[in-house]
Amino acid sequence: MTEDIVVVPGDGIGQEVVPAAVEVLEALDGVDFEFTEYDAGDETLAETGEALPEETYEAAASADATLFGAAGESAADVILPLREAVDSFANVRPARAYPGVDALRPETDLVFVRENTEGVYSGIESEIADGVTTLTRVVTEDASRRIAEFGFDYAEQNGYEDVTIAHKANVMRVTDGAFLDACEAVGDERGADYDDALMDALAMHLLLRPEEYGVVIAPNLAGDVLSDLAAGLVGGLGLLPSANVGSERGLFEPVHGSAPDIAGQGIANPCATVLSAAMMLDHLGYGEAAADVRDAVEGVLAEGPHTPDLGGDASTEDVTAAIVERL
Ligand code: GGG
Repeated sequence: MTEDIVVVPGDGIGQEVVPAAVEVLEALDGVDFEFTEYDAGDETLAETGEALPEETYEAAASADATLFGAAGESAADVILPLREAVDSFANVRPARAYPGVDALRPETDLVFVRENTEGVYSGIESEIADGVTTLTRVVTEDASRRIAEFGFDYAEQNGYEDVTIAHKANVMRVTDGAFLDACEAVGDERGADYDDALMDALAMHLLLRPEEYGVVIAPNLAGDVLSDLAAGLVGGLGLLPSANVGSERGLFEPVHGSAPDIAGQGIANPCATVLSAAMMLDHLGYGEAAADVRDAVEGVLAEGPHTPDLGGDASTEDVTAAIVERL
């Protein structure tokens, strides 16, 4: 069977790390891919007047899976509709420390299960008067229950004992109150062990004692921010993959953005995107190939070569070749 994969490198280092992940996928035996590349992002906007052309949206909406790189200034017009195109509601972001990588907190093994469809990323923003802007934050019981079910299932299926619900219900009483109530109801119905934490305090606790946490179920913005914090615990954004899932299709992307400061230099760390491709393999049912890719990345992280973000002087190409070599 041929897997039809839409490839959207996007902006900046997306143009470097996505081809690296495709090279790794092409090196796998026993999985047949057909990759088709589509445009999106700042450059596409400048050239065509649209950050996400209709054909890219439609391709993602009908492909088996989409591998995405990064978006720059046009992120809201690219990533949010792409996540909608694949009908995803959960953004799963594992953050774990790897042997061989200098991590601030080597004991970190966290997975953020981020609600992907509403919260402050619902896109309802306006300037209501000169100098006065507003944002409508949408939180529904259905979407909150759905992400909680997903998070508790994920913890159970992947052997995580600690589940934490992140919120700020003491201030956003109605919206985060609804999120917390819905998540707690799901936990209680299941008789699950869980905790909840105010997201600001949680940021500090994750920094000081990450080993006390496992799966963190979070509203959209909190999940985005806390997972970047966790990247700092394990060696940086070059190591964090993500999967936008929940329905049959999926969108897989590194957590990092377009990194304009290093774009075009050939030194971007491809590991986050290669690990995102491994999450894609899992989603498509190729568990063994996914494990092989993860092992290869772990081997390279343990023994090098490393890109400059991890203290090395290797290029994106060197690291990709080393990963392929191990497959
Ligand atoms: N690869 C993901 C990317 O481009 N991230 C930049 C960004 O702004 N992300 C916002 C989000 O993940 O919701």
